[in-house]
Amino acid sequence: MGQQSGLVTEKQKAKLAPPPFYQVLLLNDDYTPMDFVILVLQKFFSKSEEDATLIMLKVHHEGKAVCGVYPKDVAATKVAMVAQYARSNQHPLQCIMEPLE
Ligand code: TYC
Repeated sequence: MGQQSGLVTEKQKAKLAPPPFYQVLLLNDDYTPMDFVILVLQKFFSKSEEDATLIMLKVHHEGKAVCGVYPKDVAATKVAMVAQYARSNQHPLQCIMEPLE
């Protein structure tokens, strides 16, 4: 129906459209100082010191944790800003984005 008429149903759109929101995660490593990770979470993800500490500890113990959920372009900007900030401070901290399922 959708194909012949040139119209796309809502159901088809949901299948075709890329997922609009992405979660941004921090990954653990053995070298980035805990205080630096807390600073990143406060600076780029607007976390309180308390929340930032809890998220940092979750990454440290479980290997990764979600820092926030954002539209694709915002998520990509945060990933790039964290990478730039970590590299300019000589830390190997990894920040990634994943489509929200
Ligand atoms: N594992 C690091 C340490 O022991 C701390 C750390 C936490 C590093 C979270 C990265 O995303 C990270 N210094």
